[in-house]
Amino acid sequence: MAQIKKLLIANRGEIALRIHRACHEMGIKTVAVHSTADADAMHVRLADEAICIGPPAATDSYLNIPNIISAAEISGADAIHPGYGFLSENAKFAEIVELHNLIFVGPKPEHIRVMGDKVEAKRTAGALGLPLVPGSDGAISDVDEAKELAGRIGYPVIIKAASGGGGRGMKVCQSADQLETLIQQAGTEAKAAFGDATVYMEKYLGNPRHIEFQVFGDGNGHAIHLGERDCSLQRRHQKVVEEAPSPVITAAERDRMGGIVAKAMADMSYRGAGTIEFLWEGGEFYFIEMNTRLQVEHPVTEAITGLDLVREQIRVAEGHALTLRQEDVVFRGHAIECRINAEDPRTFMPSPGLVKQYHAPGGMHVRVDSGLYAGYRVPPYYDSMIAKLIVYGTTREGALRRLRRALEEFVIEGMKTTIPLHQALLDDPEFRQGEYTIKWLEEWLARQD
Ligand code: MV4
Repeated sequence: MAQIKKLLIANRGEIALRIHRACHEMGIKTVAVHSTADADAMHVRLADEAICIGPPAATDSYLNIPNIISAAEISGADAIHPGYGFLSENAKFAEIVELHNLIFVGPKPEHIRVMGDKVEAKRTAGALGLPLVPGSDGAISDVDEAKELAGRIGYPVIIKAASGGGGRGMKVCQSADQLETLIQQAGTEAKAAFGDATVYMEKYLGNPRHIEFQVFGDGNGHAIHLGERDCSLQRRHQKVVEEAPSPVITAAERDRMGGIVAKAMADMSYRGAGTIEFLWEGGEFYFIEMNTRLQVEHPVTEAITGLDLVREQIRVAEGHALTLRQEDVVFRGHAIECRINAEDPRTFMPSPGLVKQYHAPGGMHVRVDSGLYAGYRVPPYYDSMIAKLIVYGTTREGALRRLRRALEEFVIEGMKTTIPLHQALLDDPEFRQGEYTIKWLEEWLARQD
């Protein structure tokens, strides 16, 4: 059993703060790393130590493995938490961290690698008993075979890049005469974007929900699930609102599917936090991908379970067993998260700049995860998410009312933000009823002008 005394946070923004807070509550010192553009960032101010690791461009700083490892060695850190994005799902990085006798707060490198290859991930998930979208058994190697298969599963089908994920490099194919062209196009684009032309095929689901299960493993054959999140409200593969539980999943369904995913994770001796993504249509779950990291939307799960997911990650990384057994996990109430971006709420054009006034909402069951403060300048080089507002209520209706109140209180002056978008969404009867799929938000946005 290792005891982490000092942890390097290889990230920025609100997630760097989130990790810092868990560390300080556990008596762990923190080391922030930052680009020259982030010298005044809140995560740098709060950390016990801070080390500049390069110029603004992420490739030269937050993705610069030698500089991050050097920062860990210079500061005497004994662990690295990668947060989300950046190096969080880079198996090579996880391996390098461990080769330097540092604790990687994350999954085993081999599991990151397997799940990073979507074909391997599907094969693994299938072998572990997760329900899959019907499709090719592995990569497409032959167009005639693909045609034969598409004919059997029925059009439309979707061609995806094995190294893709997050929606990049997908082609929907409506009929046999398009298939050859689309397979070739998808392969060429995948090669250009990811350096890997491997593609695979699935039945295209026309109007599903995106429902994901939070899982946790101790790396020694014990694993639990922490229920699902509904992340269907998204625009161009960027999630906008997430909630837990999903408005359409019954307690019996949660227990059944949760049992399946937890057993799968136990069987592979998965370590740390993970998210198993499903498409949900016609009352059925279909595995699509697994994310081997902490996710942006983890606070909604924390709100309904009362667990601190970063604390659990750190404990498991230290070699402890999970704090809870499945039967101790209780789901209570409803939580909703709004991602607030420095963007025009209609055009979604980025709008970084100086924060002239800042007032975060508060009160009962309101959480704001953000590195903003008055006088801070939001740099233009990174993701435009500047705050997450998470509210909890005993019921979904109560959470919606609290969300409206909290959004009213939120003051961010000096730049455009997506707060007005969230306020408008909250007034929509379909959203209030929880009647939405992955297509709903883009159609709703098209209706607004
Ligand atoms: C699909 C699909 C329909 N059918 N697969 C997009 C992101 C990537 N993780 C998987 N994605 C999709 N895969 C089949 N067989 C539709 C999508 C999809 C989507 C999925 C989740 C959330 C938002 C989405 C938006 C557009 C398309």
